[in-house]
Amino acid sequence: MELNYGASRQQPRQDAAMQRFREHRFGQFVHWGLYAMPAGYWQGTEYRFAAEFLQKTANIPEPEWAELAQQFSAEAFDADAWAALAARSGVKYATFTTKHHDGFCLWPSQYTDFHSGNTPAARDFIGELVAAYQRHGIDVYLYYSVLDWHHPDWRYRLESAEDQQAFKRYLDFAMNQLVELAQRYPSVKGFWFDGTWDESVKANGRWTWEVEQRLKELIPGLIVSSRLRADDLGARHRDSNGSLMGDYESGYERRLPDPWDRSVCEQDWEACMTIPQASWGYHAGPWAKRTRKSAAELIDMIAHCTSLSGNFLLNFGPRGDGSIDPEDAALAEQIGNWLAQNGAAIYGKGVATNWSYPGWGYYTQEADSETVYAVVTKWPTARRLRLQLPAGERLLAATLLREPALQLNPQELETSLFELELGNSSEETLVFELTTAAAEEQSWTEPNPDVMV
Ligand code: 1KN
Repeated sequence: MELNYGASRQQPRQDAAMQRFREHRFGQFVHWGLYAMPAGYWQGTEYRFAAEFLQKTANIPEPEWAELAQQFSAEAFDADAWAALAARSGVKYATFTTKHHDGFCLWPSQYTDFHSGNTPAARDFIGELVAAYQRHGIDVYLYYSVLDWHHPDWRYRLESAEDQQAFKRYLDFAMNQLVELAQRYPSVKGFWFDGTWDESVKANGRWTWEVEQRLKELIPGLIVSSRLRADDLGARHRDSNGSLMGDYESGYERRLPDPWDRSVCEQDWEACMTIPQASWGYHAGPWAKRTRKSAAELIDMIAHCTSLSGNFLLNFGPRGDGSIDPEDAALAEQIGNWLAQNGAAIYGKGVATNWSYPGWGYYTQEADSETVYAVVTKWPTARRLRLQLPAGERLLAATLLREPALQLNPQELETSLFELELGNSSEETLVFELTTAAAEEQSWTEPNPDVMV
């Protein structure tokens, strides 16, 4: 089908900027805004829902919500402290909310008064964060919500000529803000879009296409998430011909693809994840605390995404005063400590093409390399690790990544089938580096008449 505003290419981008994004594998998402101050509470009641949705969940009239800006002093905000922690956590890029659904802007926008310049803090938080993270060697991406609960011209549906005119003004406003962001912060590497699912946006596929073009004119090499896009007919993420729009699939939110589903490897993708069950903004209540994920669970997810050639964007919701919850900071350090020893299995790695999903964890590999990493996140209770190599390959060497001198003695059960004794080694996520080569003998495959093909 002929489309004017569909996908701009059929194959993944192979330019240097895209390769760089692809190699990062682990990024930090940051949700911070006025919602971090009430932190899930309103007039003494705990609302067990995403803290950044409190305005809606607690039915707070918009003008009352907007008054929160007058309390936003963020006296503990320290962009360098956030960036230093992010660097220690092992992330290679970070994505900051510039404006969430409530419409509050973390930079002094010339197109609205509802911004961080007009608060007791009177600061350009985005500017400070971009500079600090880049000083720490971390690439910066900007999140922008097209959905806007503050702007009078926002519409969910276009049911009248008045709606059409209002929403046209809204789209001009949002385009102006996006151009403003690209011009103020031209060193950013990409934009992450949200709040694009309503009928009003779907009826304006052309605008989403224009945003992508315009931002890419302003910042060469810019990377744009698929969530921005709708095509001529309102199809989202993928156009009406099934081709991915934007530069990578950004639809995996708080869920990951099945670890055996190799179809996702055909394009670039990123999954984003919360630390608690379901809040992106800081939620101070026991509801959010109870469901916190552990470092081991998050490391499993990093390896899971890498094993399917995707990126993992882990969200942090800093507190209303600008400080980071000590539990979140400790978690960041734990993940970073693991990556400092085992990052070789993650950064720049992707699907181990000819290896099948092992169940006890994940295999990762650098494209066309003879080295494969076995990331063991689910310890077999038998304390033996079966390594089923691709047919026709044998194992030349296996070492423990964090302690390469340790003697491992893998047993060859059959050509291409090996076993490693795990003994009483710790419950931590261990990574084995495997070196393989073509086998001289024919490899053995188990005949099984009952297997379904
Ligand atoms: C189920 O509906 C929603 C609507 C918005 C779920 C999540 C979101 C937003 N996307 C995440 C990346 C957060 O920004 C969250 O507020």
